[in-house]
Amino acid sequence: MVVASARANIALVKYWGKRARKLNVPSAGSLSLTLAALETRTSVRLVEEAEQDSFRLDGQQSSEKARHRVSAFLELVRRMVGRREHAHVESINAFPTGAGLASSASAFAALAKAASEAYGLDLALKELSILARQGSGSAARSIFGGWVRMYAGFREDGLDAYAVPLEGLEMELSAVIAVVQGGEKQVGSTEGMEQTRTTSPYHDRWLQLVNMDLEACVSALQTKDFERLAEIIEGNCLAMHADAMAARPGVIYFSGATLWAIHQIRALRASGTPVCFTVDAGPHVVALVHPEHAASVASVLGAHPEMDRVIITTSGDGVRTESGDEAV
Ligand code: 2P0
Repeated sequence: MVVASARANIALVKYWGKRARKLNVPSAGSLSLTLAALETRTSVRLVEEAEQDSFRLDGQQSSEKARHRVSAFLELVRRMVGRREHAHVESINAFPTGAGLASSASAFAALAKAASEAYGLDLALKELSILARQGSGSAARSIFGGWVRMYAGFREDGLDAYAVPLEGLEMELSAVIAVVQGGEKQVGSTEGMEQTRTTSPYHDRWLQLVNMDLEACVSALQTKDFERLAEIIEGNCLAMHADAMAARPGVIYFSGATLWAIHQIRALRASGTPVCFTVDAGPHVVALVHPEHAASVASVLGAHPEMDRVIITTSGDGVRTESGDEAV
């Protein structure tokens, strides 16, 4: 049995749109920060006599839909190595699973590591990133810790669509995640992206913008220019949501509490706190802030009656195997 852990990430320049659906290849690059608190631990044990794969999530039998998604991913690994045994997979999230907190990123990064080793593959990090991407696009980034850049590549087989760590960046930011009650996604990311790609009049412009924002974001991180970084992160987030909202029918992830938190964060920045916001495919708001201001931002965001909880986290590490003979 192999046990691996991985941590989810928050995108500063977002992935929204695929150029090849079957191999799950993004249309553009993205840039993220891996987050320590959003950890998934996954064990994979091969079971020779089993007629199908089994999957337990947070100590309970998973839904059939989740088991199928895990099984389809294991099938990719089996094909790579030419083996046929089924596997038993157990995963535990260190954060609320159903709340819409990017769990597919940590889930497929941890599963890529644990499953590839359980089936006897010794993949380099680039290959792991390519494999994880086929489970979920954002999982390709969670192979690495800290600041990470994803490349969309050009090839039809997706072999140049993988993430790399951005090394030598000294900018330290914490994330304050304001978790809105009942935040499980109404429209899943895959579906929301496809609806946007096929119907939004802004989608081509969005993809051009991502390429510009990626370069600008790397440069702001290199020069530790927080004001510039805030402008890029917030602008990119709002442009992604504008693209999604302009789909027909519009895909709207914001709730009232989301907009409230955005205004609070802007007011805090205007009064001198180095903080900015981003929002993924759900209502939760992630504030990126200098670590010494994380607690005060958390206490402001936690005050809204619809906030379920506020999670403060530093940046986290990439995927790794964990010792232990016990299933997680
Ligand atoms: C991101 N999101 O860059 C963007 C921003 C959500 C909004 O990656 O279809 O679950 O599995 O490749 O990775 C969420 O999408 O999508 C996502 P699939 P995924 O983090």
